[in-house]
Amino acid sequence: MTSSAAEFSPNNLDALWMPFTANRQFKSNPRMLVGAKGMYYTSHDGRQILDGSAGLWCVNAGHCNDHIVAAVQAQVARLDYSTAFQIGHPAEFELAARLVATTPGDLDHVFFGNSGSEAVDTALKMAIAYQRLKGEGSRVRLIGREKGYHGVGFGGISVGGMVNNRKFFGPLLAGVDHLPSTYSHEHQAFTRGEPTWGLHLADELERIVALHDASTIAAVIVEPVSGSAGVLVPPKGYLKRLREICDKHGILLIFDEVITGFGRLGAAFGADYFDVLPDIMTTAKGLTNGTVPMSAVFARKHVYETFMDGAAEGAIELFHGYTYSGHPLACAAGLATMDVYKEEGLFERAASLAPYWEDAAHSLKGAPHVIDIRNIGLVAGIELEPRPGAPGARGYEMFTKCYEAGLLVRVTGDIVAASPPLIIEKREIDQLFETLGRILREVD
Ligand code: PXG
Repeated sequence: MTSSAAEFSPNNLDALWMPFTANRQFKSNPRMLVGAKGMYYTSHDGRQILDGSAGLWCVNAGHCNDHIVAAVQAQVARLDYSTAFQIGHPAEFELAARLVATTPGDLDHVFFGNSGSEAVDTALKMAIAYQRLKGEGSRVRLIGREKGYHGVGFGGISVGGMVNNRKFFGPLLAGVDHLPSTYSHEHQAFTRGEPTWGLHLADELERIVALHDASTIAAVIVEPVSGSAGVLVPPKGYLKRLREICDKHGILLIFDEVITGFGRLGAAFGADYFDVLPDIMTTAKGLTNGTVPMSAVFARKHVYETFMDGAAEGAIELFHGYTYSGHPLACAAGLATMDVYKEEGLFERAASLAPYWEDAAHSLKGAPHVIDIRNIGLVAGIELEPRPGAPGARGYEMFTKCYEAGLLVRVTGDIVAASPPLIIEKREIDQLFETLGRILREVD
């Protein structure tokens, strides 16, 4: 027996290497969630914590929804796992058909993975392979955007634009370029909804095309609204302009809707909200209400058919997939989640609450430290002035103090992001922003 086995202790926090977490800091003062229902988490010390971040932007229908729980329980007892390749199971076809009935335009085909990062990798690979099958094998470049977040795979961090997620990991994918971020504090601070300044930043794509030549570019990928970077809402007309430029040059447009998908903006997808149809759309998170990991990449008819027509009879059309693509538990969770979204009218609910949410968020204008407030749908970003020489410190203190006060929000740097489950009530919206206001006055 090794000494470490002999020393096993269930309360030892040391073994787990936590993701995107200051491990040593956390372990010196841990926070644990032990239960959840509806809008609230229960903490290890028995407190009710209002979920102001829908878990991590994913629990759109609220926690431990009875219908979703029952569906997953029934599925695990019926068919726990089915091999993903060359054999199917009914729930994955049912979920696929159900999903493409909700997607806009002819985004009629769906490929399953397990995380947003995998969805992004899948979409980027699809785009490059598509161009090759079209006889455009020189189109291999990918264009992302500064401050973009597309998960943590090498593809996603290459097209992404968050420096800490990139700088430790070497040269990344070759042949990637970036659009400028659409955010300008000077021109956009305290805008409600879509900023009117910044449409011209879409034209930077023309500059990138002129630099590299269209014949080298496979695809452009953007989040319709940047989430992780701190809720950056696109300027009016920006996404439409990107679509036009992509069309003009034969470039595929990919929307990463891992956050904006499934009702967050008060429409099914960002593509609906902004009325712009991408060629490929990545989703995850709200797809299963966060219950079981799953992601879905939607492809338009012309993309799917290019693959089907491009391979010989009997040949595999796309050499890509995951052991857990279309996992039965995830499909059961996805189907039940779609039931709940529809029966409870949650996307419409988000749309009807959005004006109230906007007013509540902007009521924090003038509170200490607040230098910008941004919002769209049921998302708000509240940007704080960083402490001199200590960027992120004030944001982190906000996060921990809010948690102690019974509110979970997400903080990136000095930006507080709120994105609650879509079942939130007006009094809980009040509670959320009143707590933020109170803690803002407490924080140095
Ligand atoms: N694309 C987008 C747009 C995302 O927001 C991913 C891809 C990756 O998904 P996975 O499932 O691989 O994590 C995301 C994930 C934050 C935060 O700070 C946001 C995400 C993940 C972790 C933290 O807001 N979004």
